[in-house]
Formats: sequence, C-alpha cells, structure tokens
Amino acid sequence: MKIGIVGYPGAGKTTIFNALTGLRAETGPGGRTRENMGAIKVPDPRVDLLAEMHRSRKKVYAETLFVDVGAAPEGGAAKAGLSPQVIGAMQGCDALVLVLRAFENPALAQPADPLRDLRDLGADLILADLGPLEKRLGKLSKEPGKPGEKALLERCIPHLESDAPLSTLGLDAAGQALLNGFGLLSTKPVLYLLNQAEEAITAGIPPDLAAAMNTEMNTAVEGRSMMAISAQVEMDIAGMPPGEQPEFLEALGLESSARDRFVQAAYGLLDLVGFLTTGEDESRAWPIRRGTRAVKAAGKVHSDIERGFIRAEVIAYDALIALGGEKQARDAGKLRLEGKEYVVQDGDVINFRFNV
Ligand SMILES: Nc1nc2c(ncn2[C@@H]2O[C@H](COP(=O)(O)OP(=O)(O)OP(=O)(O)O)[C@@H](O)[C@H]2O)c(=O)[nH]1
Ligand SMILES: [Mg+2]
Repeated sequence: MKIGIVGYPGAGKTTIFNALTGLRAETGPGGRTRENMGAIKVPDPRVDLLAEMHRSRKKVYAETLFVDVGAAPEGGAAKAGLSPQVIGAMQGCDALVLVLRAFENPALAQPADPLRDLRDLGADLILADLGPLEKRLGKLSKEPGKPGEKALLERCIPHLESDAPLSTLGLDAAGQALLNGFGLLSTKPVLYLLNQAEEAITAGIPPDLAAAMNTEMNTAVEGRSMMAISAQVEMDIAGMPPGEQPEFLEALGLESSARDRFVQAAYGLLDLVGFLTTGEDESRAWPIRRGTRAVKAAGKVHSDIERGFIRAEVIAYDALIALGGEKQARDAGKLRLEGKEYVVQDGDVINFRFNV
C-alpha cells in the first residue's frame, strides 16, 4: 500500500514525511524537487497480544509506504496545474494525503489559507484527470465499436467539468475497471491534513474551518477525512529518544504523538481489513481489501496455500482473547470452518488447511 503526501510548496510535506518515517529528508526549499520514499510499520496491538499468547519468536506488522511526491506548483486550476512528474508519482499511490498549510511560513509570499489550498488542490486533481479522458474520447470518436467506454467518458467529463471529483460519480465496478488504466487522481481516497502552527495544536481544527472543509470535501463521500497536526512538532518528537518524548509532549499539553492516529487514519482510507495468523514462529497482520475471499487471502500468505486450499479455520480475535486461547475457543464452539468463498473479516485469526 502506498500513500502519497501532496501539497503546495512549503506546506510541510517533507516535514510530515520525516515525522512518519523517522527519516531525515531535507526540508525547506532545498529538498523541493526530490521525491522521498519510506516504509513504516502499522502499529497493531492485536499482533502484540497474539505474539504474547503464543510465545511467537517474531512479530510482523503490516507495512505502508509513504511517498513525499515533491511540490505541486502553486496556484490552482487557473494556473500551471500539477507537473507531469508529480502527477506520475501520485498515479502510483493508493491514497493521497493533501497537506494544507495553516502556519505562516516566512519563506513564502502567500499567507496561510488552508481552505484556498483545499479548493485549489481539488481543482488541480480534477484538471489532471480531464486531459487524458478528453484525449481518449477524441480517439474513440474516430474508432467506433466501444460504446460502453464512450458512454462512460461522456459521463465522467461533464462531471469533472462541473468541478466534482470522480469519486463522487458513483461508478460501479465495471466502470471502475474501465477507468483503471488512466491513473486518475480524483478517484483516489483522500485525507486532508491541516498542518498547524505549534501554538494551535491543542486547539484542533477551528470550528468554522472544519465546517467549511466539510462542505468542501463532501463528507458524504466515503474515503475522505481530515485531521490536524503540527508537522514540526511531530518531526521533533520522532527525532527524540523515546524516554524524552513524554516530557516534551506534556510541556506542549499533548497526550500522545499524532503519528499513530495519522497512520490509522491513512490506513482506514484504503478500506483495508486485517486478518491475523499466529503460532510459535510468528504472529502477523495481513492487510487485504474489504471483501476479499478466503482463498485469495490464503494466496497472500503463500501461493501454495491458495492452490491447495482445503478450508480456513477461523476464530474472531476478540473471542480468542476473551476466552484465553485457541483450545478454549474451540471448546466454546468459536472455531469456524470456512470455505473458499468465505469473505474474510477484520480480526479473523486464521489457520489455513491446504494440500499440495
Ligand atoms: N512553524 C512551523 N513550521 C513548519 C511546520 N511544518 C513545516 N514547517 C517549516 O516549513 C518549511 C517547509 O517545510 P517542508 O516540510 O520542507 O515543506 P514541503 O511541503 O516539503 O516544501 P517543498 O518541498 O519545498 O514543497 C520548513 O522550514 C519547515 O521547518 C509546522 O508545523 N510549523
Ligand atoms: Mg519538500
């Protein structure tokens, strides 16, 4: 899973990237043109508890890749739009974090205006999608025989022209599949990240701004959410020895770092669920798309298990923990035998039976 960090120059993208990954990419204008990439482990207390219960030698968490795609040229749809380099980097991402600057950056001429950035970035994504779709429609008009695709584009283009992202078009699975090859940006799940000044972090998102953002991002659409952090503070925390962090947080009036909350929010955007495997070797979380069938989930663990799939022995994580172990769960009738078509649920602890 890959999450792109996107925003206008000086919004704090690289600072956020560093806070998340613990890396030390160059911030400020000097680091502008570089693309930074780093992986993080998704914190999952379920893995910790399972490992404890089974005395696992190893714990494996799900991983997420973060990409700081570099700066989007300032100015919104009326101006230059996104560079091909930035568009290319965003196309490779499963979800986007749009960084909105809410602190005064002395290196920038423009004062902070997160709502302006929210609107302009939205317009930039839409503009980037229009180009390839219009080009394709032009081609299709000359080569008839693909009425389905043509009709779809004739729905998408006016929608984009009315300043609405494709995520609000209500595309069905077939439509989504047809559009897959275009690398469209406005179909991607989005997390709006308000980057606030240090002084404002305990206050959260000002109510009037939250209301305006809500209207603007249309929360009726699944896969869009927002949160506020102070990137500078988060980066400072990430760079500190763990022992010194609590005191620093307390001095700032904070209970905990925003990092874990942010990772959970970004992860939640992707509509992932996690199943778990556990034993003496390892306890491990496996991220899959919601709706994945047991046989496909088995394939994540090993292609042999998918090929030779017999059944999945499933215990819900909560039941396993509440009852205190696999034997107890089995005795209580909480172990289910599921077939290939079973849709895996978040928190299923699975033992796959297979034969190759
Ligand atoms: N006061 C304050 N400064 C911040 C915050 N986040 C970032 N900065 C500063 O703002 C400047 C720009 O931050 P970067 O992380 O380099 O921003 P960027 O979006 O990566 O910038 P470009 O790559 O140039 O587009 C740096 O000097 C940061 O130290 C913040 O939360 N508060
Ligand atoms: Mg940068």
